[in-house]
Amino acid sequence: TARQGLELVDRDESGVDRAFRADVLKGLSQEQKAIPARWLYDDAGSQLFEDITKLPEYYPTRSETEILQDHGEEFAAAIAPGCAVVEFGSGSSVKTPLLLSAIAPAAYVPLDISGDFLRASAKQLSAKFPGLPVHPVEADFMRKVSLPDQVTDLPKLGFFPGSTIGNMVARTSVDLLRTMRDTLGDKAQLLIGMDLIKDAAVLTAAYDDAAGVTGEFNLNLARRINRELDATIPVDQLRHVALWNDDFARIEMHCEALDDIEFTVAGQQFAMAKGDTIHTENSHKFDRRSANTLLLAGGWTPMQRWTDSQRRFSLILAEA
Ligand code: AVI
Repeated sequence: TARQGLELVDRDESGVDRAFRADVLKGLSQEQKAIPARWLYDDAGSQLFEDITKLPEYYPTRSETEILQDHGEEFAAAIAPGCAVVEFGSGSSVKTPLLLSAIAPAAYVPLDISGDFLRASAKQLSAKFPGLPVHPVEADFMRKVSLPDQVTDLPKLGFFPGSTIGNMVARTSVDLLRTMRDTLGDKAQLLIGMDLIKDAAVLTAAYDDAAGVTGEFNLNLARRINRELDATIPVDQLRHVALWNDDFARIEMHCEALDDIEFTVAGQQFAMAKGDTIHTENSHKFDRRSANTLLLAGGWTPMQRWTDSQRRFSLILAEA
C-alpha cells in the first residue's frame, strides 16, 4: 500500500515533507485540481483505510480473502515449491497468513517504505509462523529493490493483493509491473489482486458508505494539508464525492466545493468555485481481458485466474 513512513522522507528545516508540498502545490494549480492518492495515507488515513476494509459496502477485502481461503490447494499446486514470497507492501494480518499457510514457502520478504509498518507486521508474521524465515526490506518498491542474499537462489513469488495496482493510471501500473519483474528476476511468478468491473451502484456504494468512513478518509487529505502545510482549506465547505467513470473503468474520489472558497497553502493562494473538485483518487476496475492486457504490457503472462463466489474480485497468477 502507498503508506508514508518516516525513514525515507525528505523533510525541510521545519519538518515539511518536500515531495508532499510539491505535489499539493502543483496539483492545486491545475485546471482540474488533483492530488496523488498516495498522500491519503498518513497515520490517520491509514487507520481510516483499515476501518474501510471492515465496512459492509466495501467488498474487495472480503472477496479477496474468500478467494484465498477457498483455493489454497490450487495455489499450492500452481506456485513453485520452496519459493520466497515477496510481498509488495507490508502485508495484512488476514490475507498474508492465508497465502503462507496454503503454499508453505521457504521464506517471506515483505517490502515497505514505512519501517514502522514493516517491523510491526514482520513481528506478527513471525509469531504466527515460527519456522518461517522472514526478511523485511525497507524500500520504495516503485523502484527496483535488491532482495536479501538469503533468497537469491529461491524461486520468487511476488504477492500484490488488494487491487492496489488499480490506484495507478495505466502508465504507472505498467512501469510498476516491469519494476516488479526486475526486482523478482526472470523466472518469477506474480499473484496479483485486481478488482472487477461490476454494477455501478455496488461500486459507488463501496466508495461512499452510509457510515461516512470513506468520506472521512477522503477529507482527511485536506485536513492533512492544513496540518502539515500551514494551509487554510475550509474542510467543512468540502464534500466527498465518489463517481463511476465508465470511459476509464474507474471509481474516482473527489472533494467538491459546496460554495465559492479561497484558501492558502504554504503561502500560495487558491480558489475554487462552487461545484469545482479536487480529484484525490482513482480506483480502476478490470475485466478478464483488460487485466490480462495490463499484465502483458508489464511483462507478465497470465497463467491462472480465480474469482470469489459473487465474481466481484479476481486473483491472477502470472509468470515472468
Ligand atoms: C488501497 N486501495 C486498493 C483502495 C481502493 O479500493 O482503491 C483505497 C480506497 N479508497 C477508498 N476506499 C478504499
